[in-house]
Amino acid sequence: MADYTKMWTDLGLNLDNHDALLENLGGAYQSIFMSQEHRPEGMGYFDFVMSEAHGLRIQELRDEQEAGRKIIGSFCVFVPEELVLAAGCTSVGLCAGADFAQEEVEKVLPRNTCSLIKSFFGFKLGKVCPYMEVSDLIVGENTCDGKKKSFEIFSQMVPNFFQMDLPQNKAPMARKLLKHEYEAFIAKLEEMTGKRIGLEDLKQGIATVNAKRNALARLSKLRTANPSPISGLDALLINQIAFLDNPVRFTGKVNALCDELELLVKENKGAKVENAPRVVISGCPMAIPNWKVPAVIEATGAVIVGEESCIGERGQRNTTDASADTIDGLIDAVVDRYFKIDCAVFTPNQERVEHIKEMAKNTNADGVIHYGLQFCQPYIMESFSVEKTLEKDGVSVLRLETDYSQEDMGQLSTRVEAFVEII
Ligand code: BJ8
Repeated sequence: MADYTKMWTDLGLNLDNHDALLENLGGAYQSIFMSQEHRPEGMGYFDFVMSEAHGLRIQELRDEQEAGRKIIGSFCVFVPEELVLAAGCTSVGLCAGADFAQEEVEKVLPRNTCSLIKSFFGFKLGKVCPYMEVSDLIVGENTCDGKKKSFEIFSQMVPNFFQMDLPQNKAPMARKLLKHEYEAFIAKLEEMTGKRIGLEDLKQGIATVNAKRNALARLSKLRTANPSPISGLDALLINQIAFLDNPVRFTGKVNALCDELELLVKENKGAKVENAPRVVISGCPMAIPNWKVPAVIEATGAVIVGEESCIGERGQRNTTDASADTIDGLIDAVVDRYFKIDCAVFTPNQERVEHIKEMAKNTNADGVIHYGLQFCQPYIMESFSVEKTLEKDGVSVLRLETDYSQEDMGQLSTRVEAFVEII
C-alpha cells in the first residue's frame, strides 16, 4: 500500500490505533481468505479492494469530495442508495464488524449491548474508521432499541447526523411513515447539495442500484450449483464490499466474476468437493471484518450457499420499479422496494421465516445455521420460531449466539462440526 499517513492524519485518525487495527485485519484476512483453495481468479479484484479499503478507496472518496460530491455514511439497508446517488452524493456503509476500544465503549454504553453497536462506538472513540471520518453526513435509523437509543449518544459525537424513523410493522400507516421519512431524507440531501433531485437523476440512481442488485442476484444463483463454484466466505466478502466500492465499477467486476463462475459450473469445478454439506446462514448482519462464524463453518468442509442477512439476500434482493414518469411515482417505487425488507425489528415478521425456507429450498441446503449476536433481542427472539417452523418442514437448524470475541471459538467449532456431521 502507498503511504497514506498524511491523509489519515488529515482525517483525524489515531495513527497508533489505526496501525494496530490494520495489522490485525491484514493477519485475519491472510489466514481466512488467502489460505482458501480453488478461488476464482476474479476474486483478485476484491482482494485488491480489501487491501486498499483504508487507502485508495478513501483517496477516491476525498477526490469526489473535492469535486463537490457529499459522502453519506449509513448503518442500515433501509437507507436507500438510489436517493443518495440521485442527489449526486456517494453512499458508504459504515462497518461495525470488530471489537475496538471496548473499555472506552463501556464507559458510554451498557455492557449488555450487542457487538455491532459497540463496534461502531469503538471505531469512533478509537478514531480508526476513515469512512466515518470522511462522511459529510451520517444517517442513523430507529430500528432496534439498542441502535435507536445509542444514536442519541452517537449523534453527539459526529458533526452532522440525520435520524431516520422506521416503521415497526407492515400496516398502511407504516408505509406512510416510511415515505414521509424518505421525503425528509431527500430534503436533507437537497439542502446539503443545494440542488433538487430531478426525474432523470432518480431514474439513473435506481438504474445503477438495480444493476448492482441484479449482479449480486446472478452471483447468488450460481451458488445453487453442486459443487458451488465459490466459497461462502468469498461470496460474503463481495456482499460486504458492495457497501464500500464505487457501485458501477463493483457491478462490472461482479458480472465478470459471474462469467468465470459460469464456466466453472460447466466444468463441474467447485470451491469445495461435490456433495459437500450445504448450509444457509441466517440472522444478524455480518459487517466487515466479521468473518468468524463463516470461517468456522467452512473449516469443517461445508460450503455456505446463501446468507439470509442484510449483508446478503435480505439487503440486496428485489429491485426498484423504474417505470413511473413522475418523481413522486419513483419515490413510491423506492418505498415499495424497501418496505419489503423483512428485518426482525418488524412484528409480526412471518415473511422472514418464509424467505429462509425458500432460500434453503432454492439453494438445496442441507441445513440452516441461525446466527444471533449476543444481546440482539430481535434476531435471537425470532430464532426460536425460525427453528420451530423450519424443523417442522424437515430442515435442520442450529441456533448460535455469539459476539465478536475469539473466546468461544472452541465451543463454536465443536457445535458446528457436530451439526455438519448430521445434516
Ligand atoms: S434492516 S438487520 S441493517 S436494523 S444486531 S444493532 S438488530 S441488537 S443490525 Fe440491521 Fe437495518 Fe434490520 Fe438490517 Fe440491533 Fe440486533 Fe444489534 Fe442489529
